[in-house]
Amino acid sequence: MYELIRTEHAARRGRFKTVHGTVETPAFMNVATAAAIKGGLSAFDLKEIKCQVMLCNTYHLHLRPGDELVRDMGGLHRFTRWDGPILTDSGGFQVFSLASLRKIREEGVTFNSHIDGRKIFMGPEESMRIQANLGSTIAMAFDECIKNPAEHGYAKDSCARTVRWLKRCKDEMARLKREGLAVNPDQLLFGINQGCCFDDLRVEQMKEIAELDLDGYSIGGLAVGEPTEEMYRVITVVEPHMPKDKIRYLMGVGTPGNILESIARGVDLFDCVMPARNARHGHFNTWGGIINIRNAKYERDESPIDPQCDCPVCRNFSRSYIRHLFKADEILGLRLGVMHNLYFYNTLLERCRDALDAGNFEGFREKYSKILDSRI
Ligand code: PRF
Ligand code: ZN
Repeated sequence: MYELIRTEHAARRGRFKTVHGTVETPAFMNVATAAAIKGGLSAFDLKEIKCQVMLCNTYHLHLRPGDELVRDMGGLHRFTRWDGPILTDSGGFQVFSLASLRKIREEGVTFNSHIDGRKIFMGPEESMRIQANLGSTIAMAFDECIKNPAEHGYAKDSCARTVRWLKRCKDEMARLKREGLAVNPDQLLFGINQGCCFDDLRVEQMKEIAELDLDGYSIGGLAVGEPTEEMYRVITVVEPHMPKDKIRYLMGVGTPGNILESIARGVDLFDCVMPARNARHGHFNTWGGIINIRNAKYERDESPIDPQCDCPVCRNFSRSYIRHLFKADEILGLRLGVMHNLYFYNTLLERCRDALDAGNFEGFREKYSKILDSRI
């Protein structure tokens, strides 16, 4: 499934084959939490902005419209009309970041919905059943994203439970497929590394889950408030223990600079709400740094958001026009902004792949790692 094409130090150029198409890696996954990209982009738009993978959330879709409805409508692919790969996050992270009155037990987590307060239980089996109904290409294991900072003792117990949950996820997915209950009978399962910022826990947990022969491995529990240098350190410590022949996914990361630094440390897949969220606030990524379109200096600026960008927005519209849309609260401004920023991220990853193919990723990273995160 994952083919390693070439490496440059720890950085990897690869290819991930799925029943919904091939993902060229390193790759960025475009976040569609509730089966829609915020800012009003559809499956058609995703094709225009070089999206390779769409990411949806188990937690949100279970609450609304309900995963059984999505199943009855033929699964997420048919529902959204996106025919490429879809990854569903397990609900683990969202339960811990969005829901209230959480109670964690061995069986799973009881919590109150952030929409209507209704009491819900989700454990590994529930998460797998929901993801089987959604019919995603890749299902994520149900995990606990430990808050940061945490005590070593708590993190150790939580990690051990996340491993037990992972084994239950694997068993339940096998059962759902065997009994013909999976909308996608070829659904893949990724395990998640946790362990807060404790090297010993991270490494031990990674070694345990590596033995389960899963379809991919992710690093969770990072970008949750720890210093960036800590995040890079944890990736560097865990990476040697990740299977070389499996795809690696760093969950919820990050800025363009974070992505370049993480690719250099051996990561293949990323997702983040940041480009779409920043765009909705008028903060646009460019190859020279981040601009704020509301700035008065763009009032009569005829140039595109980024003269170096060939996205559908930059090929047609001026900074002056988009600034006006933001000032006038026109929803078109959000849509155009999100299209540009996601295109930028997808192109950034494409250029990383080109640099890896040419054996010049180090030079590319050095040139852009800092500048792309700067505000201009
Ligand atoms: N676990 C899951 N999803 C996630 C995370 C995690 O730790 C993170 C942490 N950055 C983002 N999304 N299941
Ligand atoms: Zn553009």
